Amino acid sequence: MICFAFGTSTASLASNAAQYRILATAPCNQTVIRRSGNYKPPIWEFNYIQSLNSEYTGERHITRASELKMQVKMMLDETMEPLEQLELIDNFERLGISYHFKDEIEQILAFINRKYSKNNEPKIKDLYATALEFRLLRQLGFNVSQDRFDCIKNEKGDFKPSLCNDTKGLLQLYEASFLSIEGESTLEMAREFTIKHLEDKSVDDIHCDPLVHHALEIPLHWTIPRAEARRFINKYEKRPDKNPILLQLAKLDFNIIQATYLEELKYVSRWWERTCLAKMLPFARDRLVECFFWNIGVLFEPQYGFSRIDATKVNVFITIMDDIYDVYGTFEELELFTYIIERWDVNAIEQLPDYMQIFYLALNNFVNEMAYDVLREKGIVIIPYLRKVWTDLCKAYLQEAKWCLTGYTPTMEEYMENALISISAHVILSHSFFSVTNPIEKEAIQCLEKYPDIVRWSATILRLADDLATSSVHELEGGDVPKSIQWYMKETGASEDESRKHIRFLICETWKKINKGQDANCPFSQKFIEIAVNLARMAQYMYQYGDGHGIQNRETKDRILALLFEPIPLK
Ligand code: LA6
Ligand code: MN
Ligand code: MN
Ligand code: MN
Ligand code: MN
Repeated sequence: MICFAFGTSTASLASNAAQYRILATAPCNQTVIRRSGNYKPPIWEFNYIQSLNSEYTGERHITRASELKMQVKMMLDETMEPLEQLELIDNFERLGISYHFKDEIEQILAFINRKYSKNNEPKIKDLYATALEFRLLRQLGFNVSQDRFDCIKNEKGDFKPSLCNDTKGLLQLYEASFLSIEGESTLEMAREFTIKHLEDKSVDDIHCDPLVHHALEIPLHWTIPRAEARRFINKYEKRPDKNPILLQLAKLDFNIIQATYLEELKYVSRWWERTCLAKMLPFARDRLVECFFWNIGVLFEPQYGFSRIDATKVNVFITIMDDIYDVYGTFEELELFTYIIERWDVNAIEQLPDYMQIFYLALNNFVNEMAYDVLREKGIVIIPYLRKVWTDLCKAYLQEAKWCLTGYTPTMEEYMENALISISAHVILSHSFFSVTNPIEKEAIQCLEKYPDIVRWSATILRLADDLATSSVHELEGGDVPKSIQWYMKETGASEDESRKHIRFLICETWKKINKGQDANCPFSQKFIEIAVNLARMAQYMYQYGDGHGIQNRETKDRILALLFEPIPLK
């Protein structure tokens, strides 16, 4: 029987510091039976990671890439026809090299947008061009109306039936429809219309473009940039109209970035090994590579290595802490741990069991080190903010543990309110905010503290995608609290299938909020917004085929190999 010697509630515990000593020293006569997560050991061991080397480090490749970049820039300057310009930009983005040409791309799109607004009268363009232009403009934050698609509707307001034969156009319209915001009925209609006709095609026609299958599985707007780059480079290479310079640059750039990832991974893996946390807390998931992998989805550009390293440590701490609360800790240990974290009382750690002592001190060291770096580089004290986000996470975890223990059934709202904190997006994004923002403005911090919309939406998608993938009967047998799928079933009487469908619908609705853009009062940088959005994308990527983070499924392993470990052959 599990030792729950104290039925003390957190509230009364927190209000009475004396009790905290009693609690910590009280004997527990029952045998403590701890659960196990039954997690497999890591796929990639320390020695393997340290043995990895890429041939794409060093001057030779960098010089070659710079030459290619110059040639590609010229290509961009020389392309004059708007549709060609749009297609070139689309290729840059999909090939993963648009970050080299940000200013040029923005200028071209601004020009195209101005020309459109001046002409007023929408020229009847074909579906493909209209949708491509719409998507690229919106992606970059230009204010474009869904009315641009009125020209492809008939008098009744339906899409013209003749469009069904235009697969290329349908595919573009499908991709464009994922940039919709709430209430845009034309885009809503476009999504239904295109899905229906593309699905019909992919079922009926064995020669149907494989692009259609892929797009139906996951739209471009929901895809992390590195995954699209790896996939699209392969596709592009097979195209008869490919541009060899562009292709060469894309491959070389991919491999060079990958080589910098490897160095970062080796560095953070040495840190991980030194902490000995994997040995001291063997019940927890040892997922260093996966934790690193999240960050190449969230922030892929080479110059953000330090952010990726810190963010990897954050993910590692979250993953272990989640297992402490979900799997291993007894309720009274968890209460005490939460209490000590809340006060950030390093002096008190002696009262914790050994495994919590070592964990707490590792976390404390990390928080101090990160705060030190930020103080040195940016002259701002962030310790209180970092401690606060970890405390909030622990409290949310404890709430779930308490629900588990008492068998209390919260409503769907109660569950979600807490689950949006316990999914840890706020912890992840707060650390990212401090590492990528410079200078750090007080107003932005104040906004971040209030759990702004963009964090909330990112958290919503992370939570729902995680629930879809990690709340099978198996996981719940481990004793975890019921997740959104189960709440919805319970509250509405829906079947599990219907419930999952509803959760997927909620994810789509959340994307519409993300697409609307950030609250004007929140002075966050574009980079930070991008990170929050990419976290949502990465969640859908990691959980697309089940629990890619904790359970080592084949698909995720292959993805890690392709994006992290295997360079693209140049010839
Ligand atoms: C998922 O575990 C997990 F480890 C997370 C903390 C989510 C995302 C985290 C990153 C990026 P699980 P729970 C490290 O599904 O218990 O067990 O909240 O989380 O459902
Ligand atoms: Mn868990
Ligand atoms: Mn949990
Ligand atoms: Mn989960
Ligand atoms: Mn639990």
